[in-house]
Amino acid sequence: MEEQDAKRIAGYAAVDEFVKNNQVVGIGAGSTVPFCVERIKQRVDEEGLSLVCIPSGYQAKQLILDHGLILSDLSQHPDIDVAIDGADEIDKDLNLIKGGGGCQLQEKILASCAKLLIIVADFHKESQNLGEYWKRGVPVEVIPMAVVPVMNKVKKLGGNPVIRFGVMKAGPVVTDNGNLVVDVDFGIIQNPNELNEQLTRIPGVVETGLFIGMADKVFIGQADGGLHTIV
Ligand code: DER
Repeated sequence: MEEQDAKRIAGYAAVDEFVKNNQVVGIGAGSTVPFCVERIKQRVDEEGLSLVCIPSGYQAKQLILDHGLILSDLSQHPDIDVAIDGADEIDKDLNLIKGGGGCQLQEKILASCAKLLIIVADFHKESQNLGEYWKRGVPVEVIPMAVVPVMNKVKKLGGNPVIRFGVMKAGPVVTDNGNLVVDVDFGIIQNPNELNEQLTRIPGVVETGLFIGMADKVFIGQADGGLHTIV
């Protein structure tokens, strides 16, 4: 129960500090973000907030609709006031590993359109260096026809790439964009910026789950019910 409470604490605190009337709000993916959407709905009902929400993918879109919030998109609202999202791991410099849910491309697009990127997480996610906690590798979104040459090039960078396969689905996970996800274990990542540059230069790589210098503030719910924030 500790983890769920920590997620709720982080999500509620982030929404209370950053979500305001007449905003365009980007909604990320994962199991922490639902607490943010829950709190947004409460505040819309209690305070009469008027705002529109831009989803990072299927899960976020469904969350927005299920909570009766106003759904929009980047075509209508290309400038986002605040994007709120989760993270699989956060390092001492607020660099992130994201993409545990396979939405890294849309999430990074939302983040790039937002004045502020606010991250919400539970106490497991805070590390000195990426790779200390998150052992499932850096998610890399890859054009399907390029997956083998990309994996070969990633191995030359010292990574151990594995194509992400679905659960209850025969075959690989296919992203909302029709691409595959290759999870690459690089061990402890001392220079995530350099690694991200190297990965994104590989033809066939669409996007990585390395969010470098993008987070403006991180809310981390603690096991003891407390809250830790980092800017
Ligand atoms: O897939 C993603 O990028 C999610 O935001 C993920 O990083 C966080 O998932 P969680 O909130 O379930 O830990």
